[in-house]
Amino acid sequence: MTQSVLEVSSPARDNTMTTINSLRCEFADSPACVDTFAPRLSWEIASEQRGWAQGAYRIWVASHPRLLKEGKADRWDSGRVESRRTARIAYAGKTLRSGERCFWKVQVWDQSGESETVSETGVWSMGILYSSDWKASWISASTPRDVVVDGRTLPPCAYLRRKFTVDQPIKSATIFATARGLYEMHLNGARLGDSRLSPGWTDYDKRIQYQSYDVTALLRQGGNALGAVLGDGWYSGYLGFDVQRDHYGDRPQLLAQLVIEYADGARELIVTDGNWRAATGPIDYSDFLMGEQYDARKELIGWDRPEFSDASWRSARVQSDSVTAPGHPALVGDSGPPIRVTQELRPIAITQPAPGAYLFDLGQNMVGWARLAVTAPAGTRIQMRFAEMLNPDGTLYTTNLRAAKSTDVYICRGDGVETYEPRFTFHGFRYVEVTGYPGEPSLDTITGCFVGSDAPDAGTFECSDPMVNQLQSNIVWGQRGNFLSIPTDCPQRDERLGWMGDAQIFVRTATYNRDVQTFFNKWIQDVEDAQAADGGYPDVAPRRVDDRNGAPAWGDAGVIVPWTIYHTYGDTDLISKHWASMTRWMDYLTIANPSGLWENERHNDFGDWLSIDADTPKDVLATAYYAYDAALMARMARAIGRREDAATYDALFTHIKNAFHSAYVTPDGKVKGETQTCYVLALRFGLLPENLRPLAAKHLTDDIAAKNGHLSTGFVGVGYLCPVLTETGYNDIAYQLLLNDTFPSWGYSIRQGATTIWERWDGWTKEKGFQDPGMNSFNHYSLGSVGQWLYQTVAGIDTEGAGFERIVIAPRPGPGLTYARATYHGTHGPIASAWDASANGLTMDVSIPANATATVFVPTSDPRTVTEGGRPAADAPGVRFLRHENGRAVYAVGSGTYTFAAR
Ligand code: RAM
Repeated sequence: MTQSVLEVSSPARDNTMTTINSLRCEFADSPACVDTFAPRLSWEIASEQRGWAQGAYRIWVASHPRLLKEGKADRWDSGRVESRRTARIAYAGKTLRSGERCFWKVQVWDQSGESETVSETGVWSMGILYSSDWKASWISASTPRDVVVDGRTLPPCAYLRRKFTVDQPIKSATIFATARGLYEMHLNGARLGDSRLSPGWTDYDKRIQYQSYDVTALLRQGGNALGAVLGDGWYSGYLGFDVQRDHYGDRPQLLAQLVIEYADGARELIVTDGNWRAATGPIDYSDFLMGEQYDARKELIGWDRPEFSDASWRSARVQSDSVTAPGHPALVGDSGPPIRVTQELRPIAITQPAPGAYLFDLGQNMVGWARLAVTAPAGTRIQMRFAEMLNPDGTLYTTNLRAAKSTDVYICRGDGVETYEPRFTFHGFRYVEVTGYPGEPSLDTITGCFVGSDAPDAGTFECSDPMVNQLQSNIVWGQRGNFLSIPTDCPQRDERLGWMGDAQIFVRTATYNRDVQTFFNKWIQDVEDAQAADGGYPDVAPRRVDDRNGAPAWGDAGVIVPWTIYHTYGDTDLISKHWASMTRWMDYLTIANPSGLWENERHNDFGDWLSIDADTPKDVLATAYYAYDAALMARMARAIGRREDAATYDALFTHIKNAFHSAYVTPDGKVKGETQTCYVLALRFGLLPENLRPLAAKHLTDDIAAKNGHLSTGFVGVGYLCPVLTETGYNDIAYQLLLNDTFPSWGYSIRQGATTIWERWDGWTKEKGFQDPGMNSFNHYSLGSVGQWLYQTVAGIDTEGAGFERIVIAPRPGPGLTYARATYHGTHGPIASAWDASANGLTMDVSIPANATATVFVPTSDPRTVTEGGRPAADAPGVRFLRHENGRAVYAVGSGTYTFAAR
C-alpha cells in the first residue's frame, strides 16, 4: 500500500496545481551538520486554489533516496497525521547517528482529504552527536616568527597537511572541521566549500562551531592529501577597540576529522594529530583590523596535494586539551547561514588623487575585500587601502577607522597575470586606493568581493519615491554586510562587535529583509553564553573587549531578540530553550530595582544613543525597557504554557507601569524629559493610561513641529517613531519624517550620497563636514530600524500572533507616495501587498500563501464601494466582510491572490 501511494501521487496528477516547496530541516535547506536528535522539518505549499488548506500530512525519512522511491521509509514513517501544521515537525523515527544522511519526502492532503501531493526529496546530514565521536586532537603549527608592522604583532598564517592512502572502494567520505581561529580546508588541491571566515564567531571558551564537507567525490585510490590554512580571526587577532589581540588564545589551532566509509562497511578516520606537518607560506599575516600581506614568491606550489614533499615542514604541535575531556568547549554543528562572498562589484570610476595612487570607486559602501588582478615583475609590492569616504581633496578618508589599518599588500610572483584576494580579513569600504601598481590600472584591476552571512532573501520593498527606495537599499546593504557571523555594529573601524542595543532595535527590520532565523538562533545562544553569573546580559555578545553588564536597551536584547524571532517564525522551542536564562535576567533587574524604576545596574547607561539635540532621561528610557521586557516575558510565558509565570510577569509589568506613571508622567500627559523618544517609548510600550495617550501623542507631534517637522531620536527611539505616529493617528507626520531630506533625516544622508545607513544623523554635514572621527561609521544599521515600518505599515504586511499563520494586510497610504509594494516570504510562503493610489481611488493587490489566512484592511470611507476582482468584495469567492472600522473595510481571506479596489 505504501508503495502505491508514493508512486502514483505526483504534483502533475493534482488538478488544482498544488506543489510542495522549500523542504527545510532545522530551518535550513539541506543542512550539513545537524546535531540535534529530533531535527524539525518544515515545508511550504503553493496552490492555485483560493483558500487551500492542508488537512493531513505524512513524512517519510529514509537512509537512501532509492528507498523513498520504492515507498520505504527505513528511518521514520510518521503515518498519516490529521493536521494543518507544515512547520517544525520534530523527527520521531529511529535514533539518528553521527554523520548519517537522511532523505525525506512529505505527502500532504487537502482538507477534503482526497487531493494529495508528494514533495520532491529533501536531504539533511547529521553532524557529530556525541563528543566521544570526536577522535581528533587540536593541532597548531610550532611557534612561527611574528612580523611587527607599525608596532602591531602579526603572525604568519600556518599551513598544515597530512598525506594518507586509500586502497579500497569508497561509499562516502565526510570531513568535520573547525578551528580556534579561522580555517580553510583543502583536499587534493581543492579548497573545500565556499564559506569564508569559518568557523564563525562564538565564545570559543564555551562553544565552537564546526562545519562539514562531503568529499566522497574528491578522494581517490592511492595517495591523498588533506590541508588547512589557519588565520587569527576573532580568536587571536586584533578585535575591538584599544588595540587588543589574543582575546581567546595566542595561536590558531585546527581540529579536523575525515570519516571514510568503505563499500564493504568498514570505516576509517583520518584525524588531526601528531602525523600532520606544519609550515608557514605566502601569507605573512592576515588580520581583521590590520589587513593581510601576501608574498606570492613564497607560495607552496602543490602543498595540498599528495605528491608534495613536506620534508622541510615540521611536525604539527598537538595541544594538550582533549576534545572529550570535561570542561572542553561544546562543539556544535554550524547551523548557518554560511559566511560567503555573495556579490562582486565592478568599480564605477578610477581617479588619481596623488601621483601613483589610484582610487577605485565601487559605487557602494560594502563589506569584504578587493580582488586584485595584476601583471608585474617579481617582488613588486602593491598596496590596497580601504575607506568609506573621501577627503575634500579626493584622497581616502581613513581617520574614522581609528586603529584599524585596513591595508592589504600583495607581493608579486612575476609570472604573468596574477589575481589575489585575501583569506582572513575584511574591510568596510566604498573606495580602494591602490599604490605600487606598475603602469595604468583599469576597471578590471579591482573587483569588490562582498561578504556576509548569506541569509536567504525574505522581502522586498519599493514605492513611488526614489529616495525611499534608496533608503531601503541602504538598510539592506547595511544588514547584509554587518550580519557577519554575528550582528556587528560596523565593519570598518576597530570595533566590529555584537552590540546588543543595535541588534534589538534592528532585529524586526532584519527579519523582513532576510530569513534570519538560523542566524539569530545562533546569536541568541551567544547572548546566553555571554550572560554573567549574576544574570546580567552584556552590552556585546560574544562578551569580549567590553566586559560590562548591559545598559538599558542593550542588555534587553536578551529578551527582545528571542521574542522577535519567536514572533516572526513561531518557534516556541526557542523560548523554552532560553527561558531560564531570560528569567535570570529579569530576576537580576527585579532584585536590583524593587521600586519598579530601573535605577540600579545600568552600567554603561548609553541612553538614547546618538540622538540629536534631545536628552532623553536615562531612567525614563531604562524603566520603559524594563516594562517592555516584563510584557514580552508574559507573552512568551503564555506561548509556552507557563501560566503562573505569565501572571507573575503581567503583575511585574503593572508594577513598573505604575511606578513609571507616578515618577514620570504628569496629569496632562507629559513624560519626564519630554523628548520624542520619551513619548515614543511610553506610547509604544503601553505605559500610559488610555486617556493620556492622545495627549502624549500630541506632545510628541508638537515636539516634531517645534523642530520644524524633524526627528530627534537616537538608536533607541528611532525604531518606534513612525510606528507610534501611525498608531496614534498621525500617519501623515510619519510620512513627513520619512520623506524629509533636510537635516536631520534619513533623506539628508541620502542627499549626501549615502549608500548605507550612517551611524550618526550628522556623520557629515554641509556646515561641519565630518563628525568626530572617534566614532563615525558610515555603515551602521541601527538608524535603519525604520525598515520595519516600511514593510508593516507603508506596504502593510504583518502577522497577527506568531509565525505569519494569520497574516495581516493593512497598508497605510500617506501623503507623498502614490504607490508602495512589498513582498515577504513567511513561514507558509510568499506574501505580497501592493497599493496604488495614482488613479481614481485605491487598488490593492494581495497575495496570501496556501494554508495561511489573512485579514485585509482596505482604506475606504464606504465599504460598499469596495470590489475584489471587479465584483463587490462582499460577494467575491473566498472573501468575507468582517466590519468597517476607523476608515477601513476589513475582510477575512484564505490563500490566493486578490485585487481590491476602493473609493
Ligand atoms: C558604539 C557602537 C555601537 C553602540 C555603542 C553604544 O561604539 O558602535 O553601535 O551600540 O557604541
